Parts: sequence; C-alpha cells; structure tokens
Amino acid sequence: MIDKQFDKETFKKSVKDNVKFLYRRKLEEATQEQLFQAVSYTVKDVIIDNWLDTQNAYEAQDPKIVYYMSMEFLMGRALGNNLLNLGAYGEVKEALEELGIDINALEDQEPDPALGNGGLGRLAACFLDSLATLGYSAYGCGIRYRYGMFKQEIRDGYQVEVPDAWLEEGYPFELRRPEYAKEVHFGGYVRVEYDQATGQNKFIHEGYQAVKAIPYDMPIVGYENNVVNTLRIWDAAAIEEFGFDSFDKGDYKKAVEQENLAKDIVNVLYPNDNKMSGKELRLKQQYFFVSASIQAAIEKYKKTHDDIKKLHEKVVFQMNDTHPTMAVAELMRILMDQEGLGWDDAWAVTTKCVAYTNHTIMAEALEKWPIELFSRLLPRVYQIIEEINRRFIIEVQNRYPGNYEKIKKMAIIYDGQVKMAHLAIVAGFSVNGVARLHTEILKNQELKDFYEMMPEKFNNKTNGITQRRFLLHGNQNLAAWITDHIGPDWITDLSQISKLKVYADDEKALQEFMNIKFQNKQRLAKYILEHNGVEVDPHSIFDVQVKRLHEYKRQLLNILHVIYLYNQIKLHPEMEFYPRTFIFGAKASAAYERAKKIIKLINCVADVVNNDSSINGKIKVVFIENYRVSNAEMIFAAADVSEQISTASKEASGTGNMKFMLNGAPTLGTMDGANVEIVEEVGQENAFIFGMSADQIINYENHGGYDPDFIYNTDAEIRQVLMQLINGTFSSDTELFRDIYDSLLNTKNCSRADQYFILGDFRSYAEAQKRVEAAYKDEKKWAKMALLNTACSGKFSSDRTIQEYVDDIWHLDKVTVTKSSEAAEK
Ligand code: 26V
Repeated sequence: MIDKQFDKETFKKSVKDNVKFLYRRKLEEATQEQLFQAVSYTVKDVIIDNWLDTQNAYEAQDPKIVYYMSMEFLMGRALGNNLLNLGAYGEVKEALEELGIDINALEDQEPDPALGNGGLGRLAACFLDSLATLGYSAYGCGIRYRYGMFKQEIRDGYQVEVPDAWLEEGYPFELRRPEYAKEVHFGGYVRVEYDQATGQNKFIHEGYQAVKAIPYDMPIVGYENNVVNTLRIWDAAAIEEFGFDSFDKGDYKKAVEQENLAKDIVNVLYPNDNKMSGKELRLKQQYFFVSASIQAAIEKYKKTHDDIKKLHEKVVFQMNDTHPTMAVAELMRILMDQEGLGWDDAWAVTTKCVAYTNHTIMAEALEKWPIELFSRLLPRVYQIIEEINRRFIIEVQNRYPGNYEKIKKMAIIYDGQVKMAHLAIVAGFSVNGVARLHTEILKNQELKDFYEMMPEKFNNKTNGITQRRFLLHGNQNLAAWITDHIGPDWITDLSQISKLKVYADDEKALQEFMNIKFQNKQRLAKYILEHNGVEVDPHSIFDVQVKRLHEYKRQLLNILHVIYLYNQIKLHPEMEFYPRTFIFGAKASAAYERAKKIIKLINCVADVVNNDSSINGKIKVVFIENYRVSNAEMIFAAADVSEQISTASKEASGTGNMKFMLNGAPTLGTMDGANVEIVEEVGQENAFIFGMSADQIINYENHGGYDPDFIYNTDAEIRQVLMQLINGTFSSDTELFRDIYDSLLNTKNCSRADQYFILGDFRSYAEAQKRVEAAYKDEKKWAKMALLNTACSGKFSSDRTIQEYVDDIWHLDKVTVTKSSEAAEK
C-alpha cells in the first residue's frame, strides 16, 4: 500500500514541481517555508484520493454518522501525523533526505493549529483520529477561528499574550467549500400566523441579520485504512457582496460594517478560564456553528433519505460540553418550521439525536445565559427553549407534587437565566462524564436531582488519547523499540501493549528502555538550552507539570514544595539529594490575574534557585514558554515523573496523565479524575499517590471549608515558605506575591482561605516526593516501574473510548474503504 501511495521518485518529482509551480523556484532556492508548503501539497494530493474513495464508500454503504459538535479542536500539526497515518512516513523521510531536506525541520515549519484551549479541545482531536482509524463515519463540527490560542511569550518572568496568526501563510491542509455555505440568522422577531390548511400556528422569523457560514474542510486521516474523515470548521462572511451597487448607493460604509460584523464572530477563540462570563459574542459563535452544522447535516440526510422522522437512524449529534447545546433548540426549529413536523414528532426525533458530555464540575464554568441577551439574539430559539422548559416543569411537578425546591433546582430557565446543562440533560438521550470518579460525582452530587429522575441517561466514558500522535509520532525511538519487541499491533490496538510486561524483569530490555528515555531527555535538554538559556542535566530527575494554569491544578503546590526543598538543601548542605529538574509549562487565561502571578512566581523561584551556586545545581527550575501540542509531544517523551496534583474532585479526568503514562513516566498524583483508573491499571506500587480523597474534600466543602491557619501556626517549615513569598526572597517587591499569600491564609479576596487545600495536602505531597526520590535512586526498580507504566497504559487509548461511545451511545456502523483503481494507478 505504501508503495502505491508514495513512490519515492514520483514523490520527489511532485515536490520539485510544486516548488516550481507555486514559487517559480528551483528546489535549491526554496525557503524552508516554501518547501513545507510544496511537500504538504504533495501529501494533500494523496489524501484527496483517499478522501474521495471514503466518500464513495460512505455513499454506497450509508452508515450512521456522528457529528461531534465542539467549540474547540486542538489539532496540533498535521504533516507528520498525516504521513504516519498514510503509512508513508519512512518512505517520505528518505525521499526528502535524498533531496537534502530534513523532515523534522520541515515539520517545524508548520503552524500548530490551536483552535482549542486544553483538555477538552485536544480530546476532540484525539477522538477524530480514533474515529477515522476505526472506520466510523464522523464529522467534527467547529469554528475556523482566525486567531486560536494565543502564543505565550515570557518577558521578565511574566506571561505576555501574542496573537497567533496561523493562517497568515495559508494553511495547506484545508479545503474551502463555498458550495456548502449556509445562512445563519440573528436578532429580529417572531411573527405567528395561523395556517388554515394545517390548522396550526406558523412561526415566522423576520427582521433578522443574516450571516453567511462558509465551511473549510480538513482531512482526518485514519491509520493505514484508506479512510479520510472530515473536520468541518466554519468561517463567517457578510451575505451581501458589496459590489458596485452598494458603492453607488452610498452604502459602502454599511457593506464594510456588515462584513466586519460577520468576521467578528470567528475572530478569536475564547480563553477557558473555567469561568462563564456571558459575553454576547460567544453566544453568537455558539449559534453560528451549531446552526450551520445542523443545516448541513439535515441537507446531507435528505439527499438520500425522505423520512425526516427517521433522522435518528442515520444521524447523532454529540455535544462536547454545553457549548453547542443550542443544537437541541435549533434542531427543533428546523424540524418544525422548515420540515413541518409538529412539536411531539420533532421532540421525538430531537431527543433521539442529541447526546451530551460533561467535562467539569467547577460551578463557575457552568454556562448560564441571561434571558434578555438570549431572547434578543435568538428569539425563535429562545421561544422553543421556553416551551421545552414549560413541558419539563410539568413533568417535574407530576413526579414531585408540591416540591418547589425541585423546580428551583432543575428548571432550564430560572433566576433570569437559561441553564444550558439542564437543557442538554433534559433533551439529550445520553449524559456522560469523562472518568469513573467524575461520573460518580455527577450522579451523586452535582447532577443528583437529574440522576434521580432519569438514571438511564447517565453513563461514563473514561477519556483516552491517541497513541499514534503521542507515541508513534512523539516518541519515535520508543515506538520502534516496542514494535521490535511485540510487533506493530499496539498501533491500532493499544491493549496489546501489555505484552511488554514480560520484559519487566529483563535487564537488557530495561536498560534499552531507559536509554531511550535518556536520549529523549537529551533532546529536551537541548530545547531548554536553546529556548531558556538554562543548562539542565539529563541525568537529573525530569519532574514535569504541563497543563493549563489553574488554581485547582495546583501548580502553586508544586512550586511551594520546590521552595521548601531549596530551604532544606541550604539548611543541610550535606543532606543526600538526588538532582532534580522541575519543568513547568502552562498558559494562563489572559484575564486570570492570580494564575499569571503564579507563572511569575515560578519564574522568580527559577531565577533564584538556578543561580544559587551554593546548592551545586541540585535543583533546576524551568518554565517552558508557549506550551502547546507540538512541544508537548517532546516533553511527554522526556518525562520521568508526571505531576497530576489537582485538588481531588476538581479534575474531571485529565488526559496529560495518560500521555505521560504511555511514555513511561509514573504518576505523582492525587486520587482525582482518571488518576484513579491509572493507578488501578498500573498498581499502587507503580505510582506515587498522596493527598485528601474527593470524599474528604467534598465533605469539608459541605461543612464550610477547613482551617489552613492551624497548619500555618503549627508547621514552621511551611510557615517559612509562606513568609518567603512576602519577605523579598524571590522579589525585591515584597507586595508582588501578596495576593498569592493571602489566597492561602486570608479570605480577603475570596470566599474561603486556601480553597484548593494546598496547605492541607502539603505534607502528604512532600512525603510522596521523598518516595519518588528513593525509588529513582534504585535504578532497576525505577526502570521496571517506568516500563510497567507504558505496558499498563492499554486502557487509555482513545480507540477504546470511541468504541465505548459507539457501543453504548452512537451505534455506528463500521465501514471499509478500498482504494479505487484510478487512485491506485496514479
Ligand atoms: C469553559 C469555558 C467557560 C468560559 C469561556 C471559555 C470556556 C472554554 C471551555 C470551558 C470548559 C472547560 C472544561 C474543560 O476543559 N474540561 C476538561 O476536559 C478534559 C477533557 O474531558 C478533562 O480531561 C479535564 O479534566 C477537564 O478539566
């Protein structure tokens, strides 16, 4: 198959032709950027053949389609991944070498498409990879933000946000599809008209502003199976082309305004600060892509099916968190106002077509929209939600007669707000959490009332990650070693990786495994030297915490512990201490002041610790700038220790934890999210668990919090660390970290002191860190632990997760795609 898709000589010729065609240059004269474009176009050409074959296969086999609706898709770079999934990476690498081109340098030319914030967006990307690889018909539906996640620069230790113009040079892996454009309507009013013929009211939406939605398709290449699915992201444009007409009429200004209004919608990705803020533009974004996607789905269905009442047999919409929940009302609207169904028929179809995934229990993050805003922007959609609410309240009353508390807690519309999670649960036929513990907390705490009333909807789908990006691509040496030992089946069936367990006591194998880790650490050390100007020792323990910055994720606990260790080493210079490199990477939401302060603190501690010759380089602290998918792949491959230290109950799942495990880094973590299941797979003895349990935390929270002052007053070493935040040790400005200090001890700027139990878990964390050091010192013991982490990671493939979604929720049909002879001959 490889040969057919990529004959080396044809490939080389095509690259040369592209350079000539695109830039009128010879290969030798082309810049790296031009080479990247030329190679990408060659690759895209092959992909397009498979894309067409896939489309034909789908048309012939008519499988059920899942539409994965998400405001975020954190795709990461496509070139290397596409080559791997096409089964052509090795071949192309050689062909490029023969042309004098280094494939890694070329891959580094690609902008890292970052149309997402963190876990939720990256999960969507992993799911698309798995869906294509397993041969299921799926569309990703999202927004083509002009500016995705910002680029992070660190200046004087502070985060500075720089816009990331990823489309500037043109993105080769997208296809504009203007022929599938749709109209989306905002504002206006609803007029009711009695229809004599049917005897029913007709609802006519008038006086609205229309925006054009134009789709761009990105290919999602399955692993060596000829399948190419589609991520469809929508761009916005004004409806009225401003031609001479409007110019003549003096409407030029108005036309430009229209265009800008439309462009505004897709201008920028909202940062996830786990805080809902009710911004009108965000609501517009949501309706914009939901409406366009649903229109497209229905149009596609109707091309080959004539009974709209059977839509659910061929179509399912999965709502990635509540962000696309408008899908419920939009589908109702189209079924009633355009397809002519009555309420009951429309509701029967809708409630069999939509399903909802919850990704957080953080109360501040739950979406609630002011009625005023909602009804003004989307009058017809709001009307439908009102009716859904009215009918639901009757159900609640029937079930709990006279219990007004229930209505208050469960209503979709209450207190002047539309509660999107309630709408998603009431209309969805499935509600799932993203790790076992998270789902249990949903059922027994956050969504207790709903679970009591409709238990059959609730289910768990523990998250997963794609081993193809995070091992096969990100850690190529380890991937090759694994294939040498157990064959290549793990690439599409990660449960096979358990076959590595037989090497857990094989000294040669362990040695090789750790040698690969060492090479990866050297690669990261080089990156750190180039980017941070800090020299780190690859023999030291690489202790890594990379994820979005949030107080609940407790980067603060980590850095306070670093300060504590630093104090210990200074106080007892003779103390035995295994050298440690603490590596951080995190973006803070631009408006999240305290999170940004924590980044500054980490960098200030780094400055002091890295430059204190009295500690002999025993500790180094590194903050990696602009943590993103592309450098993440390298970081996971180089990690010894995986820091997963969220306050128990707060991290719904985590997926970074799985990427570390896959790459042989034991977890140092709390019993939170998917950590619980990681420990279950790998065994307590191969992880470092500490801290209060979710039950304990929830219990404290339900009884007014705990008392950090007691710890402050009775633990002198912790007190010293806290004092150092405000006594000039890490900044001559003693007020700089006052807010952080206060957040731990005073309730001045928050409702509770130390909301995230940092002091409460500190001793337990420090003790777990001691166990890490002891284990690492025993080289053989550590190697075995590391290898067993990789060997036990089989459960955490997104292939497994997707198969569970298919079996329990989506019920899709598997499709096989064979290459057409025409494409094969090419
Ligand atoms: C919320 C908001 C609210 C303000 C506007 C922007 C915005 C964007 C996203 C969110 C949702 C945050 C929820 C989230 O990202 N959850 C993460 O989902 C991961 C995948 O399931 C999971 O592994 C993480 O534990 C969870 O925090």
